[in-house]
Amino acid sequence: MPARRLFFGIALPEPIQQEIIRWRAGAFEADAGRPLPAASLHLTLAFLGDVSDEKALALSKQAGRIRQSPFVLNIDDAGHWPRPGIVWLGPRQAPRGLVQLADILRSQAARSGCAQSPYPFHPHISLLRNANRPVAMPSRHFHWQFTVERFALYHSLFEKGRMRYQSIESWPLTS
Ligand code: 3AM
Repeated sequence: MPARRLFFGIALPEPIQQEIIRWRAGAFEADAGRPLPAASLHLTLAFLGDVSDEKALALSKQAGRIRQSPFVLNIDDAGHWPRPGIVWLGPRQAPRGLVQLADILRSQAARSGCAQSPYPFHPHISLLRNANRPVAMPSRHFHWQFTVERFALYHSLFEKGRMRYQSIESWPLTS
């Protein structure tokens, strides 16, 4: 079986996905970028790249041994990265639990030979892609909050001209 493109991430609760896309519809110009579908809204913890089944299994086993408590995530910040063309939402202050979880997954991935970005972890939920031109950003009068109780391994598939993210396995955060 060929290698699959994988990443670890956090899913947003469905009601929050829906609220965000309703808000997004009025918050940006129609030509600001290509909106991600509600079900694709996620926060990436560690990007793994193309991974063989054998390596994916080893990484899953390590992920399953992580012991960490749930944490509260506030989504109260937004930004635009023109070069990769991403408009995103995220926390103004990343919770310690989130940073710890990403650090562990990123170092386990690096030890397994998955090249990791040299840039520091910047937690974000991509909202629009192909946003390479200046974007009029909405005022930050929004705030969503939820408790992160699980994280998951995702398969990133390119289907019918779009990316789709399929959860392969997920693990609870338990103290
Ligand atoms: O949706 P976000 O922005 O969280 O941009 C890709 C997406 O991030 C990112 O991994 C997530 C799932 O595809 N990604 C893709 N290629 C990447 C790379 N070479 C990458 N992140 C780091 N390095």
